Amino acid sequence: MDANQGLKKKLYKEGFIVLKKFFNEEEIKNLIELQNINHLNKNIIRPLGNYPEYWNLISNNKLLKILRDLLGDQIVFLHNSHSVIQKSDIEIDSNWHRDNVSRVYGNGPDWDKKTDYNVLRVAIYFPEKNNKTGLGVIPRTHIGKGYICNFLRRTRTEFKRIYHSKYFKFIINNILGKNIYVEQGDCVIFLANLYHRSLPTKGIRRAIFLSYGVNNTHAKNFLVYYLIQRDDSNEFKLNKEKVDTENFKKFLKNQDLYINFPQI
Ligand SMILES: O=C(O)CCC(=O)C(=O)O
Ligand SMILES: [Fe+2]
Repeated sequence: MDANQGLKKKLYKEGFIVLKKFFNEEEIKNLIELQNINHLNKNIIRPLGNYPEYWNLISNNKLLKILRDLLGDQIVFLHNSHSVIQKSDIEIDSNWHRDNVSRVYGNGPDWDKKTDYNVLRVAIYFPEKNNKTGLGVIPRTHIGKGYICNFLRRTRTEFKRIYHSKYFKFIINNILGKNIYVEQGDCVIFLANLYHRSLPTKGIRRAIFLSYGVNNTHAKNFLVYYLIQRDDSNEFKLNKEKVDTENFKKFLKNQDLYINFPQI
């Protein structure tokens, strides 16, 4: 039996798992350095394929080992990835959302029960000490609780004042939602169709986000959505002016993480 069988069960049941201190101090130091070199003045950079210094993280052995335990041996890298250094709450969008294609619960191919949904998001955090931050989640919204998401969506569009009120937010964020507070080197892995949000944060917030899956229809739909369908899909595409894209594809092939790019 896989060492991580328990984690796998938990991931599919709750929609997320938390790996405390997944990266050690040396690794954290290197990741912070990596950000400092690549961000310059930007608070967000994406996709990370455009930044060769991040490739080692994409193929990090420890990370791939756990992902293979969760998804099976044939995992692929799904390109939607970014790195953030957010200096204040203003730079953080803390709205509840899903990262998958079919955003409305039960509606669209992501919810087709023929193939289990298994696109994973990996969030790696390295906040400064005493800086409360992390990820908000509504557990099990990847398999049920569609009414919560519908209710939230309706309130956001039709009853804006209520949606933005302190009391309403408190109930949703703290009673239905769960705040996962993180420390440096913690890693949260969640299914892309789980309802989640960034936690508002005082002070500098540093994090890196990656996406993985297996070569199935969900992964293909995810790529089509981010690389082609979205209005801002240019932000998610590899940029030939920044990187030798063929070289990145070769790298992914060598690491056994490659999936064909969607054709228009
Ligand atoms: O900032 C975070 O903690 C979460 C960001 C997020 O929702 C995402 O990258 O999809
Ligand atoms: Fe997200």
